[in-house]
Amino acid sequence: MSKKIILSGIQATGKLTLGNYLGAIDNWVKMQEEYECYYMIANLHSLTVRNDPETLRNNTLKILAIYIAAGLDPDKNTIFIQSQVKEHAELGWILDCYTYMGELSRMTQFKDKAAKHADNINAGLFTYPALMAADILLYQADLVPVGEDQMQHLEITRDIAERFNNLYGETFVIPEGYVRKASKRIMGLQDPTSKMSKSATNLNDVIFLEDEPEVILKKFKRAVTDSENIIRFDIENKPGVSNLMQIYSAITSKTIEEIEKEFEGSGYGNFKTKVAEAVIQKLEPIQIKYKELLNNPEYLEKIYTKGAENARELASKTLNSVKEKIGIIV
Ligand code: ATP
Ligand code: LTN
Repeated sequence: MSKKIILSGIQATGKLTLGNYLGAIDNWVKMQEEYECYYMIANLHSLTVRNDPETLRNNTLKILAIYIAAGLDPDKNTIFIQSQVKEHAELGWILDCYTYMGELSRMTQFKDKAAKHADNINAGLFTYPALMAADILLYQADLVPVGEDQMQHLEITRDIAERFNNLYGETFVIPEGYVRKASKRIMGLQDPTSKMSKSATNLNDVIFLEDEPEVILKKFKRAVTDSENIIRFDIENKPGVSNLMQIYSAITSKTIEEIEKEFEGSGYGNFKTKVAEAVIQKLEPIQIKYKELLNNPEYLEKIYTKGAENARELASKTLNSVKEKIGIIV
């Protein structure tokens, strides 16, 4: 039996965070043996906000380096840059024409980003989910591992695929979203009621994967908690402590009950240090490998060139079948 197909990606906007690692990349690493995996760097999606060109180029390579440093094996997975497989832009346009304004305007990511970038609410920001649907449907992906915030985009992808299949007959596999419970939504350290995000303005809110150990320790020590001084999971009343427990659980694979036991009678100071140490220990080998890879641009180029070639094989097959069905001369 052939393996099930996975596709996922991360935008090339900004530095990657612990949220991206635990919510996405770390899960991908765990899936690479069992599935046929396609992992991309979504640099076309990055254009929906303004970027400095040099920074965008560098970020694209940095994300590629993180993917590999975190344990994605380029021999086992197809790792590629979205823009290098032109089928994405092409199917993206086609799917724009099968996606309704009404459904796009319900997307919370659009509403959030439009509020954040009120001076640049561009058409790409609005049609973003149709391009994401193209990313997924081109590879006939069965499963899409993402953080919880992306599930709404998965739902619209399924709706677009079903709509197309109903009109033209079976064309796309209907993908399922996959969210790992332990790390579905890592919250900010300063504001534990909102998601830890690459584009945060308060740097103490976010652990960046590139942060030095002493910076990581300092950020955890400053993390917002509460005055109860008991390590107990209660998202409603203790969002800060619960978030730290969730991070510790995702890193160590210990259950919340085990963590409550481990820190029974312990104060927040000791707990925060332990969480920081676990994160530092996990990130250290990744950071070392990451620096090595960034010093080897020829190797990175080899990986993404081969990745794009591989990806194109399946992507062009799907795109051609779509074009034939809708009457576009191939
Ligand atoms: P931005 O805040 O700029 O929108 P982001 O940090 O959310 O960026 P994305 O590129 O949108 O990053 O997300 C990449 C992947 O990481 C997605 O699967 C997303 O669900 C996941 N992810 C991002 N932040 C978190 C988080 N705090 N907790 C869990 N998963 C996350
Ligand atoms: N929108 C995603 C990034 C992304 C993606 C994809 C994720 C672009 N294309 C395809 C999964 C599958 C985000 O995390 N902001």
